Amino acid sequence: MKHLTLAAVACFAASAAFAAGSHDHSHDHSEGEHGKMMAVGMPGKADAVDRTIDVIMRETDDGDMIFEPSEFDIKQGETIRFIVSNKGELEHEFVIDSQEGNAKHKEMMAQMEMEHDDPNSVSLEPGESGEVVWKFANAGAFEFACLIPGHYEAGMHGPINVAETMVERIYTKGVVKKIKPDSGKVTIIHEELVEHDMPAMTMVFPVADDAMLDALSEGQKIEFVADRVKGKLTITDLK
Ligand SMILES: [Cu+2]
Repeated sequence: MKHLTLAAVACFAASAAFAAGSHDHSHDHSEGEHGKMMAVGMPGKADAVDRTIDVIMRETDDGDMIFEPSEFDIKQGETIRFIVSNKGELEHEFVIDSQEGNAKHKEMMAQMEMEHDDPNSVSLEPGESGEVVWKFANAGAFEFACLIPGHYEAGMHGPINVAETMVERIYTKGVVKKIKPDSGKVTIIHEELVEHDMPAMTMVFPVADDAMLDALSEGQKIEFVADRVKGKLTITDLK
């Protein structure tokens, strides 16, 4: 059986931290702007592209304005090259951001004419093509949109779903030396704890759940996962 654990907590914490105030509106294209982290991720490196997605922007006969495809499913950590083509008769743009980021930007664009040239966007005249290379570092729900006044409302937006990456945990081998049920601790003679950069030694570990001790006996060979819980390396899984 494969033991997989979600690395979700850290990702969401990161998303939340970057969600506030990460997007400024200086349309400055200097070097400093390029590496900037946003909730939705950061500019990707051309030599690290995992996948290319073709995107078409156009108007429809019904008067709608659309993106094709209308949504993207992406895995956390992927770097995507979006090759964007304006096959319509009007100018359009492709902007990647959080929903809040797009909403803010849209409001600004309603008040003054501006054209985007941030690394997370490309503005295209009819018949033009361009690209955005983007690394989706955080899991979560994001959005692509055209923020030219009226276009969002005419249909030019869609969800970007970035799925959490599953991380395979490393189990460390050890032998149970002593069990202290009263204090919820177990002493383990263990091999190197690779994830924590710790050499082989004998250590006293608290367990995440006291019931884990019931399954243990002194001298037993085990495989375990230790995580930092409230600053202490704690046994969080056993087999
Ligand atoms: Cu548009």
